Amino acid sequence: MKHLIMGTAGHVDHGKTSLIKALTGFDCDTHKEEKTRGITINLGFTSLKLSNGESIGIIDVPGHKDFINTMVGGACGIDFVMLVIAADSGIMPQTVEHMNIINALGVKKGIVALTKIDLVDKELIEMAKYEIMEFLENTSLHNAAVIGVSSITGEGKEELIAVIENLISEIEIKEKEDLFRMYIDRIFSVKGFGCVVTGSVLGGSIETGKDVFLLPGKNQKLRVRSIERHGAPVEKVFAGDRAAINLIGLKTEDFKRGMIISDKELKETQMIDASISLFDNNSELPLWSTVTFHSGTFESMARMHAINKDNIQEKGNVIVQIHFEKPAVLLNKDKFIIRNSSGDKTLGGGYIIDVTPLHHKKRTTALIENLSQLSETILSENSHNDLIKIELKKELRPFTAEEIADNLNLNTDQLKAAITDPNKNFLVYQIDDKEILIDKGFNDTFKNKILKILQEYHQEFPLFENGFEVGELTGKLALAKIKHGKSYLNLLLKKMESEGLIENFKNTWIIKGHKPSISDQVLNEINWLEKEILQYGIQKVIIPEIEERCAAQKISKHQLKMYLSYLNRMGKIQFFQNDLIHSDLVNKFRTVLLGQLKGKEAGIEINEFKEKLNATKYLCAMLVKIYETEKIITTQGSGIETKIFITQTGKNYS
Ligand SMILES: Nc1nc2c(ncn2[C@@H]2O[C@H](COP(=O)(O)OP(=O)(O)OP(=O)(O)O)[C@@H](O)[C@H]2O)c(=O)[nH]1
Ligand SMILES: [Mg+2]
Repeated sequence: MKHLIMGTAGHVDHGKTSLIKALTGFDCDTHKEEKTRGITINLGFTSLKLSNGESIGIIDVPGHKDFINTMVGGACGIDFVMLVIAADSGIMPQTVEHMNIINALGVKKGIVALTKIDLVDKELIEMAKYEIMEFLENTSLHNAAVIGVSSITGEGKEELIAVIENLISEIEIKEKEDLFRMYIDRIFSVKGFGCVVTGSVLGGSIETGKDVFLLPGKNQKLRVRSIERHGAPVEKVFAGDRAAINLIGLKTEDFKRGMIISDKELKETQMIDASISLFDNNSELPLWSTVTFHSGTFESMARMHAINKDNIQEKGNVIVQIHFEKPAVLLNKDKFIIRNSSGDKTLGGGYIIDVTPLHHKKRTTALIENLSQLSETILSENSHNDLIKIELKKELRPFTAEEIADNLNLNTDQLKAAITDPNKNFLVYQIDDKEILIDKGFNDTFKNKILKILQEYHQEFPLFENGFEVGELTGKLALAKIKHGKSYLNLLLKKMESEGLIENFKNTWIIKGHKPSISDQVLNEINWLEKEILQYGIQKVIIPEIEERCAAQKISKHQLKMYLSYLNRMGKIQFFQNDLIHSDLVNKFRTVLLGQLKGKEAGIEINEFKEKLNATKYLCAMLVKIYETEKIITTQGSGIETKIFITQTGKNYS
C-alpha cells in the first residue's frame, strides 16, 4: 500500500474546495466563518478512495493571500500537489506564490486542474491550457497533466481521477526513515478519551501502545492509545499518512502551534545553517535581515545572516545562518519558506544544512568552503560519509559515534555502514565496544601538538629523561572534559609510538630517542647547589637566599628550578609544600625517630623528638609530615600536642 498525501494549491476562489468535494463528497470548509465569507481559512482534511480500494490523504489549503502561513503548514507534508486554476481567470498572484512555495518545499509531482470550464468556451480553455504550460515550464511541474474540469457539471472528473491514479502509480516510495515525526496541525479533546492530535506523518511510523514526545519542551512522554487513518481505526501509521492520534497524558494547554510529536526526544535548536534561494519577485535582502521562518506548522521571527554573499539576490542558492526567536525542533534537509517580517510577502525558500551549527561570527574562507560542500552533499542520498566528515570538522576534538549519529539523525545501520566504509574520509578509533571518530586533519593537528609539547619540554628541561604522562597531556590538549578524550589520546599515543615518533619512559611519553644531556658545567653547578643546600643543616632552607647566590653564579631562576627538580629526581632533596630539605637529613632523622619509637606502643610526644634533634619546631613538624606520607608513622593531635606512633611499615623499615 502506498502512503501518500495530495495537497491543493491555487489562487483564492479558483475552486479548490469545490473540486475536493466533487472528488470525495466531503466539504472541507467546515467552519462557520468559512461558510459566511465563502473562502477557506483553515486547512481541510479528507481522503480519496482509489479504484484499487486503497486511499490517499488530502489537504485542502486556503488560497487567500492572508493565509499563506496556513497553506505552508499544510503543504509541508504533501507528496504531490493538485494545482487549481480557474479557466475564467487564469494565472493569478497566489497561483504563482503557491507554485513557488510548492517548488521550494521540494514537491516534484503534481497535476493541474483547470476548473470552472463550464463558464468559458472551448477556445478559452485551450488558451488557458497554453498559458499554464508556459507558466509551468521552469517549475517542478513542467511535465504535469492539465485537466479541464467542472465541479458544477462534473465534466472532466473521471479523467482527473484517472490522472491522479496514474500519477500515484508513478510516485516512488519515500526513502526509509526510522524516525517518527509529525507536526500537529489540529488538537481537540474527545469526551472520555482525552486529546487527539492530527497531522501528516513526515517520517517513520508509529503504532498504538508506543510512547511519543511532544516537542520542543520538556514534556512528559505520551502514550499512543489509538490511531485513525483517513477516518478508520488502524494499529499503525506510516510516513505519508494523515493520522489522528489519541494520546494518553496530553493536555491541550501543553500544546503550542508549531509543535511536533516524535518517538525520539529530538534536540531543540534556535539557530540553523541553511541554503536559501529567493523567488523571482524582485527582492533583495541585505547581509542581515529579519524574516518570518516557516517549516511545517512552526513559525518564528528570525534574523538571517548571509554567509557566502554580502547580500541575497534572486536566483541561485545562498548560504545563511538563521537565528530563531523561539526554539524549534527541526532536522537537516528540512525544507522551509521565508516571508518578510510583516508576513505579507513570500520571499523564498530553502533547506536546512545544519541544525546544530556553531555561531559563525566570522565568514572565513574555510567556513564558506565547508558549508558550500555541505549544502551540495546533504541532499544526495548515501552522503552520510561526507556529512560525518563535515560534522567532525566543526570542533577540534574526537566525537563518539553516538554523538554523530544523534546530531545527524543516522540510524544504527547507516552509522555502521559509514564507519565500516573502506573509502571513508575520517578516522575511527575503537575503544572497547565504542567507536571514536575524528577528522583526519584534526588527528594530525593533535599529533603535531603532542610532538611540539614534548619537544619544547625536552628543550626546556634537557636534564630530564622523562616526558609527560597521559593525564598531563590530556589537560594540555584540552581533552580532559571531552567524552573519551583520554582514551582517544591513549590510542593516538600508541599509534605515534608504532610510527616511531615517540616512546614510553617510566610511564611518560618522550620524543623517540630523547636522552638527557648534562654538560660538565651543569654538573658542577648542580653539585655546588647541593652543597649550598646542605650548608643549611637543620635550619630552614631559604629559597630567596639561594636564588641570590645563584644569580651571583650566573645561574638563572629557570636553571635553578630545573636543577632542584633534577636533585629531587635523583633522590637528593625532597620538596614539602613550599619548602625543601636535603634527603640526608630526612634519612638521618628517620633512623633517630624510629629508634625513639622502638618498643613504645603508646607513642611519643613530638617534643621528645624535637629535643633529641635539637631542631626547630618547624623542621620537626615538616619531618613528621614527610614520615607520615611515607606511612612509617601516624600521628594524633596537633601542634605541640602531637603524638607520634610507629606503624607496621615503620616497624619493618630497614
Ligand atoms: N461555475 C463553476 N463555479 C465553481 C466551480 N468550482 C468552484 N466554483 C465556485 O467558485 C467559488 C469558489 O469556490 P471554492 O471551492 O470555495 O474556491 P477555493 O479555491 O476553495 O477558495 P479558497 O479556498 O478560499 O481559496 C464558489 O462559489 C464555487 O461554487 C466550477 O467548476 N464551476
Ligand atoms: Mg477553499
